[in-house]
This record gives sequence, C-alpha cells and structure tokens, in this order.
Amino acid sequence: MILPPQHPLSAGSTSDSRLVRAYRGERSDTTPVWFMRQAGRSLPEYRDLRVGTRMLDACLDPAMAAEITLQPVRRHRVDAGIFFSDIVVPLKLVGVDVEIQPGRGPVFGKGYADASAIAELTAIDPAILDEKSGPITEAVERTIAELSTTAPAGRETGATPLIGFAGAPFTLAAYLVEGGPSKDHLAARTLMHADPGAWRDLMHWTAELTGRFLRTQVLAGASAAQLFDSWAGGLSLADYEQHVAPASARALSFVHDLAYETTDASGEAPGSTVPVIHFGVGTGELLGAMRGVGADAVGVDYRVPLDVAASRVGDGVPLQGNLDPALLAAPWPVLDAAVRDVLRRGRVAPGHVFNLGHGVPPETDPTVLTRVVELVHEAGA
Ligand code: 1CP
Repeated sequence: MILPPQHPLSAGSTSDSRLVRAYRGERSDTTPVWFMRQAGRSLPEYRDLRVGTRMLDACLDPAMAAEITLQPVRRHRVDAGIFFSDIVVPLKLVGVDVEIQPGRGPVFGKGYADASAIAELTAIDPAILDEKSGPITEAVERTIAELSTTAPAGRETGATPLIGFAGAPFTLAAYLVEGGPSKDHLAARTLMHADPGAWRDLMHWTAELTGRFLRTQVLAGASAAQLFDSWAGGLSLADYEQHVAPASARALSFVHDLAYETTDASGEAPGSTVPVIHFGVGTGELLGAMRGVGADAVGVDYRVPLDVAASRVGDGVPLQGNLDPALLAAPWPVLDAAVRDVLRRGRVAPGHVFNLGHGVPPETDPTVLTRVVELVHEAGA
C-alpha cells in the first residue's frame, strides 16, 4: 500500500532526513542520533507534566502523549522523536486488564500461563484494535504537525522524523504469561516447550495485535518503525528461531507493505518501504536471526561492539546503537572517548544511527544527553 501523499515520507519532508537515509544504508552530512527512552523520567518537564496522571492514561491522552514525545526533541535536537507510548498499550485498548505500576512496569490482572487462559485472551479479535486506536492516531498526528517544522541540530530547515514502535510478540508474551515483569521470563520459556500449541496461539495473536499497533502509527505519520524484543536475549538461538521468529516476522508483515514514493537519479519513482528496526537486549547471539525476520536495520545493545555486530548481521545492514548507558554518568573525557569509539566502529556498517545500548537511565543529567548529541553531530561525519 502506498502511503498517502501528505505522509511525511511521501511528501518528502522526512524521506531525505539523516535518520531515514541511515536506515536505508546511506550516509549524510553527519551521523543521526536519538536515544531509547529519551522521553520520560530523565526530563524535569516530563516529571512536571505527569504529576497526577497514570502512565497509561498519559499514553491515551493525545495532547499529553504528543507533548511528551516532543520534549526531548526540542531540548536535545535529536534526529528523531520516539512516540511516547508503551508496548502494553494495544493490550489495554482491546480490554486486557493491565496497568503500569510506577517503578515496576506492566502488571496484569492475571497471568496467561496455560491453554485455557490463553484461549480466553485469543478469543478477543485483534482487528478491533483498529476501531480503538483513535487516541494513538490523534497523538501521532499532533506530534508530526510540530515535528514538520522542527529541524534537527545543524539543519536550518526541515522536519524531524517520528519513530513508531511496538513490542515484539515474545517480549509481550514474557509479561502476559508471568502476569508482570520477571527477571528471566522462566514461565514463558517453560510454556513454549510444555505446550507448544498454546504458545503458538499466544504468539500468533500477539503478533497481529502488536503489528496492527505499529501499522496505526505509521499510517498516522511515523517515518520508521522499531520492534522492541527487549527480552529475547534470554533465549537460545534454536528456541528463538523455532518458537519466536515466525511471530516477529508476522508482526512486521503488518508494516512491510507500507511504501512511499522515492525518486531515484533516473527520475523514476520506485517505492521504498518504511524502514523497520529490530532491537533486543543481550541479543548478541541472535543478531543475524533478528535481521532475518524482516528488519532493515538492527539495534545492538552495549555488549557487542558495532564492528563485531556488523559481521554477525551480514553485509549491507545498517546498525543502530550502542553506547553503554552507564557511561552517561562517567566524567566527560571518558564519555567523549566512548562516543567516538562507537562512531568509529559504526563506520563499518553502510548506515549508522547513534543510540544507547538500552534506555536512558532515569537519573541521567539531561544536559549530558544534549552534549552527546552535539558531539555525535560534530564528530560523526
Ligand atoms: O510512570 C512512568 O514514567 C513509567 C515509566 C515508563 C515509561 C516512561 C514505562 C513503564 N514505559 C514508558 C514509556 C516507553 N516504554 C517508551 C517511550 C518513549 C521513549 O523511549 O522515549 C518506550 C519505547 C517503551 C517501550 C517498553 N516498555 C519496552 C521496550 C523498551 C525497553 O526499554 O526495553 C518495555 C520492555 C516496556 C515495559 C515497561 N514499561 C514500563 C517499564 C518500567 C517497563 C519495563 C519493566 C521491566 O523491567 O520488565
């Protein structure tokens, strides 16, 4: 499906941005940079705005979600906004009993750990999400209205792209089966072997739900889509390939047909598909397989240097990452050297988007993030 002409990618306002070009495997004047969890608790303006509003209520308030998405873009002049939402929002929208507890994360009314509980969950038609997604569409539209006139640092004019995101089926299932956060996702890893049929049903359903959530964000104006399989690093490669990868591929199939018109040098206008990034924590052993489910670019955590990651994902794959978030609290000369090292290693990939190896720690001094953006833009050509 070709995106509508007013979509930022079709209209050309973000298709030549540093970010989208890097995800296509091209280099620009400098390396683009954004930070996972750039919106949120490291920003005083976020903490002020959130007083008295529960997390999921904030996600479903279009004006508030747009404002929180924009805060780090205005402050740091990063090369992308990441939509302020959460991976459990589509579950909430279709009526699953879930809340986000401060300091803990998503907690469900019950765990979905056996065939009968899973049958009850999967009886919900994932397609109803599309009717419930009004607040998501409105929040994205409000966000890109401001981003369309907000240029990243070093650019006088132009738009900043918005990245949409969703949780991968395994990471969502890790919460659903346990009924909340867990350290090693043991119950989910047991279920995939103990009852492979129920597991497949759960993954198939979750893939469609989260795929539709991602599609909604792209249709509303997001210029790239990131699938977070945060907890996939707890799996062996064999389990990932057999019990997880097919569902992640299915989730991504909901955005793979979304294309925009690009004009090549010959003046012809072939369609380019919306770039998809796939990220997980501790997934050094899985990088090739994570690319293989249909990602255009792979996000790398801080454990594997980017030049090593490049050899694992194969030739020609753009990379995103991977400064250890712990270094944000180190003395500036140490951080400066670490940023430059990430940039140097990232040069082996055809495109590189600078990021952290996982989310911004809540106690991070936001002025340090702004300084990292400046350094990446100065040094990253
Ligand atoms: O009240 C609060 O401020 C709650 C903290 C919070 C925030 C700010 C949560 C609860 N989610 C979010 C927003 C969020 N979640 C974003 C938004 C924007 C940004 O990145 O700037 C994103 C991308 C997510 C995605 C998300 N939620 C992931 C994948 C990314 C990752 O960090 O690996 C995961 C695993 C979640 C679950 C979740 N939601 C919240 C928490 C604290 C957690 C993790 C819980 C756990 O450790 O299991």
